[in-house]
Amino acid sequence: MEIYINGKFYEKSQAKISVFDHGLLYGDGVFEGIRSYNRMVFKLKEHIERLFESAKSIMLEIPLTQGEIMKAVINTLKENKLKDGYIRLIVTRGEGDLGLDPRKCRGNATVIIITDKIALYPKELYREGLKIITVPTLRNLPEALNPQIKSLNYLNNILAKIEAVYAGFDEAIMLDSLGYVAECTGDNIFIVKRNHLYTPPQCMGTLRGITRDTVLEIARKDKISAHEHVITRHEVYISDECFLTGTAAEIIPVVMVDGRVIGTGKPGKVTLKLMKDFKELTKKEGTKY
Ligand code: PXG
Repeated sequence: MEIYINGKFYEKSQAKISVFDHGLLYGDGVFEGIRSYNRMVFKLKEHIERLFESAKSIMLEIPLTQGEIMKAVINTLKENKLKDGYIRLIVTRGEGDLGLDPRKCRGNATVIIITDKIALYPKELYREGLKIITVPTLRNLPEALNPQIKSLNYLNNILAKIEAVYAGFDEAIMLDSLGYVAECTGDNIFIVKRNHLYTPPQCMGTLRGITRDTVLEIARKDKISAHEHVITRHEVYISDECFLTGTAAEIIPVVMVDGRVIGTGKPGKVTLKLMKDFKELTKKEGTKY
C-alpha cells in the first residue's frame, strides 16, 4: 500500500509523521472521506470544496490548489491500482511545538492521502435495516465547534459511538442542545412521513453530508418532496421510514429507533427507490482515472 505524504509516496510501514504534528497533539487539522466506484471518484469536487471550506474556517492554509489536490487523489488511486476505493484525505496543521499556538506550525501543513479497499457494511444490514438508539452525548454546539468543520477532532462522535456500542448498537442518533435530532456519529439522518422526505437543516449542528446532498438531489429528480426541517425524536418514532446517509454507508435503512419499530419494520419503498437510484448514479457519475 502506497501512502501519499506531501507529494511523495511511502510504503505503509514507512508512512510516518512527526509526534509534534498538531494533528496528533490537538486534532488540529481537517479531513475528508471519499469513495471511488469502478475507476471514478464520486463527487470529488464537492469533497475538495468542503475540505477547503473546513480549512478556511480554522485558518489552515492548504499548500496545494484544489486542482492539485484532486490530481494527488487520482494519482494515489492509480499508484495503488484501486478500482473501487475508500480515500482518506487529511491536512494537518503540521509540526509545531508542545504549545497550542498554530503560528508555530506555519508553513508545515501536512497533506496525507490514504487509499484502501472499502470495508462494506454486511449486506444483510441493507436488506434488514439497522437498529439504532439516541445517546446522551449531544452533538457539538455549532456556536462552539461547528460540525460543518470536518476537523480531525472527532471525540464528540466517538463518545456517542462508545455509548451506542456499549448498549449493543452500531449507530447512534445525536441530539442538539435543545433535544432535536442532529445526525448520527458518521452519517446524516432522514425520515419519510406520508411520502415526504425530511432531514435536519445544517443549523441544527448537522454536517452538510455530500451523500445527504446527493439524496436531496435524487429526490428532486424523482419528484419526492424533500424538506430540511427540525425533527424531534417523536417524529422519528412515528415516521414511515428512516435511513442514514454517508460516504461509507451510502444509504442504509433504519428499522428500529430506541426500541420503536419504524413503519413496517422493513426498509420502506421510498428508501429502496433512493438506494437504487443512488447506486445507479455512482455507476455513471464521477471523475475518471
Ligand atoms: N455526519 C458526520 C458527523 C460525518 O462524519 C457524515 C455525516 C456523512 O457525510 P458524507 O459527506 O460522507 O455524506 C459524516 C462523514 C466512519 C467515518 O468511519 C464516517 C465519516 C467520516 C469519517 C469516518 O464511519 N462520515
